[in-house]
Amino acid sequence: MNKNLESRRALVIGLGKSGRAGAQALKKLGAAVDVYDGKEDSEKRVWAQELGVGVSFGESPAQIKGYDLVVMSPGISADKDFIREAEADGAEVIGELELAYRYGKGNYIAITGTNGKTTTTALTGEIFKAAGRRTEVVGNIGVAVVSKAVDADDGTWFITECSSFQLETAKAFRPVVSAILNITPDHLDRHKTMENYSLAKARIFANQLTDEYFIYNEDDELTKKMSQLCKAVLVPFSRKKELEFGAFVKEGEIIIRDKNKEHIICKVSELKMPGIHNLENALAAAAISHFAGIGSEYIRDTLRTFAGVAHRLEDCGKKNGVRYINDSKGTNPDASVKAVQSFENIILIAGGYDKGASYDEFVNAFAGHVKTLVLMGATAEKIREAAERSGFSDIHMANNMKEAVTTAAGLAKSGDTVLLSPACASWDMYAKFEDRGDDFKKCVNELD
Ligand code: UMA
Repeated sequence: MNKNLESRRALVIGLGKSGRAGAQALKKLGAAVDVYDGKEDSEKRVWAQELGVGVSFGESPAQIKGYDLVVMSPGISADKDFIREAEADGAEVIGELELAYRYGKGNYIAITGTNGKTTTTALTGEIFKAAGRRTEVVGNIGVAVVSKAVDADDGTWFITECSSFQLETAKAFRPVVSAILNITPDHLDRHKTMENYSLAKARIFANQLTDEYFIYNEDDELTKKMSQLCKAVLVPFSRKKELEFGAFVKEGEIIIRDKNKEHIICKVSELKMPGIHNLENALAAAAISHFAGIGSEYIRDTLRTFAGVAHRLEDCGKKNGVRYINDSKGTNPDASVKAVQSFENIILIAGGYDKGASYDEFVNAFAGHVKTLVLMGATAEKIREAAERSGFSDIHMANNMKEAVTTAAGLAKSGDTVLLSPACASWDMYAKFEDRGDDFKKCVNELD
């Protein structure tokens, strides 16, 4: 592939992490670059001027014709009239992940799934580092892939968390090992149907060859069904049953069974991360690492020490005998169901941006776990209706995080857990879930 973009014109859509890294990479590759963002602000204008690229803001880019390449940021749907116009004019439309793959170097491990992908990506990254591989942990986890790929070499391993948004605009992207952890409803406001959402996820293995590996969750029906579309070597993992080939739990031990050998990794009780969902993440990370050629000793050592990632069931300490847990990364109902199932006597803070999800299953998981609900954000009313329909009545409303935390703290008794697990994205009140989690921690710290 021609890795030089001299005399080519490129337009970057969005000036967040992805867009900025994309514009910098394109510039470095010699392209003439313009950037566009829907939301005007002077900081973005100055940033573009300093990079020496054209910039426009508003409903649509100032210019849409004459480009060879349009690079989308993941948060922006390619289903826009101006993108169609650019395509009709001959531009190729790709995402930032594809840009990194095409014009960078290195080997890709790609991990997707509705939930657990950040933890699995971080854990896999730690295993690769422990084994001495040159490793970059990138993607949806918060580091634009292209920001590392253009300067990488052939020995670099990109442990890449891939969202459905990033995979939607992937074309030639071909990881050595891919993984789908699970698929449950999410981002339906953007993808419209579960079929579209699943098909976006399936792009992770679309180009894989027969000597490459696809790791999937044998216990998740949809993921298992999707494996039938894949040409790579199928490697299932299961926490429920013993497998002839793949990663599974037997008599309390994590085992990887390869073609001619069985590898005992460690005891389930030795895992540092709590919860059955983290056992699935551990099985996936172990399988990914094993089939990427990493020795069991590195997998074992890392599983025994890895404590998890920030904003995912993050323990924020105790106050007056009440435990505070930050699960701001619970950005969809399924993720928050798993969080709720990890504790008892919970005062739950939930609600946020409306992605069009149903909250019935979420509130049905409350029994035996949640005793009080504090709601905030755009979906507060929708969740309240679902909770009341299910017969749950101890519900309080809050206008912001400070009010939510103070209300929850006032209601909690010693031994209770105040859990922030919103079941929604943060975008109604915050730019990103990290900001929401940080705000929660700040409000907890400010409690008497
Ligand atoms: N913008 C527009 N038009 C729009 C929407 C946004 O112009 O219709 C502009 C905004 O004004 C802003 C920019 O686009 O300036 C933001 O772009 P972006 O939303 O693609 O965000 P980035 O900062 O580039 O971050 C993205 C991912 N964000 C999303 O997919 C929404 C980050 O994932 C990722 O960490 C980062 O790239 C690096 O790869 C975050 C996320 O929320 C964590 N992901 C979703 C999730 O996990 O559920 C998918």
